[in-house]
Amino acid sequence: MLVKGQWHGKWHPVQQKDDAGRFIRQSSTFTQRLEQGAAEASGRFQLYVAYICPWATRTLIARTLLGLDAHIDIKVVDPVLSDFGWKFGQFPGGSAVDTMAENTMAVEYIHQLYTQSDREYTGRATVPVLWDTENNVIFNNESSQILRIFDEDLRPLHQSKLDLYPEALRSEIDAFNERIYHTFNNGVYRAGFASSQAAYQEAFNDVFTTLEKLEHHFTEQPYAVGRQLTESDIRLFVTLVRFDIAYYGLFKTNLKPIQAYPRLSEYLERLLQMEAFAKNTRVDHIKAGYYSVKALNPGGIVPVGPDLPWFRYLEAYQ
Ligand SMILES: N[C@@H](CCC(=O)N[C@@H](CS)C(=O)NCC(=O)O)C(=O)O
Repeated sequence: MLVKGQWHGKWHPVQQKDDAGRFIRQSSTFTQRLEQGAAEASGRFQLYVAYICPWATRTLIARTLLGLDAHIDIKVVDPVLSDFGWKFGQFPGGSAVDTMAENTMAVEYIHQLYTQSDREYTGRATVPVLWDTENNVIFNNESSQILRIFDEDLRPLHQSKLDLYPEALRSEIDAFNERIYHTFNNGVYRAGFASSQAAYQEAFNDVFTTLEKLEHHFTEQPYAVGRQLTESDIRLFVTLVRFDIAYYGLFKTNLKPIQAYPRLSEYLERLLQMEAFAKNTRVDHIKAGYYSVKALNPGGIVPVGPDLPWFRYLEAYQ
């Protein structure tokens, strides 16, 4: 992480913990929104992502769903965190070292974007990063806000009629997001990075109580909220799709895989039939990235399985 703009090499995935060993995630610091100028924003922003990362994948899916691919370029880092954090490298599907034509800055590491934006930055250099090429600064590094920037602020550029955060459903969407964030999206991390048995148990219970409720929810409804696709589906999907291939083993959330939940499996497959969900799911990046976390898997061995029925939806894109 960075401390007053200097890289401190002792990277540790356990971000912060409380006295009972519970994992605490850092909150994001660059949080601009676009108030005007959306029509001229084509090409202004660049999105830095890692396919391993569920938060970054939220933004990738929204970008494709809304038809913004032609307006916002992406830069994909290697899935394996280096000693200097996220890095551009050789992994298939990743981007080469990024030369920013504007300021001739060669970006090899994501932390360079942070110090370029704030010379004194202290914190972790996380993805996603929405980079403003006009002002050469990080515009926003909080995925939930980047989703809203794409959906609301950049509406004039959309090549789709979708509205991921419709007025009439906003309170329901907010409530759904809130329900699954702590117990599921971050719940799996709380289980994986718990440093006490009690903290792990608490997170484990949250994860599986939530999955049972969701299984019931999808016996009655096709989507997370209402009868249409919304940002809540994106937020649920990114964790569901990583569950059997990474969290079940590495994070020890192993009561049952998603495959053992028939309605959730159907839901997952329903979403994966859409290009935006399939194209932005890279199983090779997800496995290589999670299983490279030394604190959880010191030998670095990446499991070969599982072989899942929904892999067939990804074939066209890998
Ligand atoms: N609040 C951020 C969280 C992003 C985040 O935690 N990203 C992880 C990857 S999944 C990261 O970049 N971690 C690097 C680090 O912690 O040093 C968001 O949702 O955008």
